[in-house]
Amino acid sequence: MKTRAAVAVAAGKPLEIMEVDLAGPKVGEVLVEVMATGICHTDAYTLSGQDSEGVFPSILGHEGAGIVREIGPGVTSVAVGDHVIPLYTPECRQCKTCLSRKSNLCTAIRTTQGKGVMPDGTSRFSRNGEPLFHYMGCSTFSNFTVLPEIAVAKIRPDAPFDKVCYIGCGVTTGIGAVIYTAKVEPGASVAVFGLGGIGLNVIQGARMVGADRIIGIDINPAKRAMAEAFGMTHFVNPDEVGRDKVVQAVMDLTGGGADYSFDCTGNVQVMRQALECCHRGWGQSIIIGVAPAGAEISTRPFQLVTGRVWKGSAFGGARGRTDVPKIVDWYMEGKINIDDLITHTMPLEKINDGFELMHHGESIRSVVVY
Ligand code: NAD
Ligand code: AHE
Ligand code: ZN
Repeated sequence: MKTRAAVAVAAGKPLEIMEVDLAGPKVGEVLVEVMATGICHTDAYTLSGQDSEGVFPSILGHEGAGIVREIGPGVTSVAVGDHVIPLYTPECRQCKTCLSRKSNLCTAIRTTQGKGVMPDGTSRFSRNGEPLFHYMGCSTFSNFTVLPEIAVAKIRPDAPFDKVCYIGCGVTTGIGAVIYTAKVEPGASVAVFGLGGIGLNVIQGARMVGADRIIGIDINPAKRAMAEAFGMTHFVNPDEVGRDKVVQAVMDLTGGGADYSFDCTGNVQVMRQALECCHRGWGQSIIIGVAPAGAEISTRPFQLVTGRVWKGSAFGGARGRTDVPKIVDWYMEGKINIDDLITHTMPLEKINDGFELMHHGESIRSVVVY
């Protein structure tokens, strides 16, 4: 079939809207009509050429919601007409990791996913007979896409696509990092570095679990108002206190250090600040931000010897097929706010505007509606 898509033709170039060819689902795969997709900073990161797994030409996008239109042979867990959210972190429930219950990082298809192809090693997308690569196993910047059935979460049919698409990455990543990875407890102090599409969801997760102090740190003062509306109790602007004084500022606000901190910037210097502002003896720092290829983190080992813990979190530690439908329910029941974080919507033809808004710090989430 033919489908409309925004194609990443090369690193650093704007996406190009074009009609591409899409082959039908093979064994264990489903064809999904994507109804809406968010634009995450990770899409911009890969498009910039900084992703060591970035391949071109490809169809980016990993924060979508849509409807199953066709199922391949052997598919049993979803049916035509089901509403789904694509999962860049699938849940096969059979691999060593899924069975361990210790991590959400299902390994069933990770190798081929990172190479931009389906589990059989080929792409379903092509143009003029030349293959186009998939992205994070999702490629939601295409109106139709093909995914393995283990990489879709079936959701309730009354949830609006243009809102719950954000649960496909940002909402789950931020809230999940708080509840599944860090397991923040009521009364805790939390420091959130980077108040964008992820950081604001960390803040709403921290408020949800009853954190006491929620400190937001961002170099863009325009993020303050939205963060306060989502539960931030104190704001630190590194350019006001001095970039080398951010750690002290958080220490002062928390009486010796945060119980938990989260990096939502992808900047390795910020990751160090996030670790070092944690409380001696028990503070945990969770890295969410994705750093450029080749970047490394550093700190004095003494920071860890004295009890601080450095952790990472992918997709908020959520098990997609199990947890995503529940998070959709939380949204539908009014327990979490997604609407106010979606600051812009646009048709596919305007998708590059969404990237521009993000780069200029003018949006929280832009959503493309097909
Ligand atoms: P975003 O662009 O919406 O937000 C980033 C925020 O960080 C902005 O508000 C920006 O002003 C702020 N910032 C930049 N430099 C800063 C600094 N030095 N100090 C303080 N604040 C600073 O991006 P996003 O969509 O929220 O994504 C944030 C990061 O999370 C990205 O690196 C993205 O790739 C990553 N991410 C990771 C996962 C995961 O599963 N681990 C999932 C989604 C996104
Ligand atoms: N390709 C990158 C890795 C990027 C990365 O860490 N991705 C996150 C999700 S970001 C969503 O916006 C993730 O899930 N990581 C776990 C995994 O298995 O990729 C690189 O650096 O090579
Ligand atoms: Zn993302």
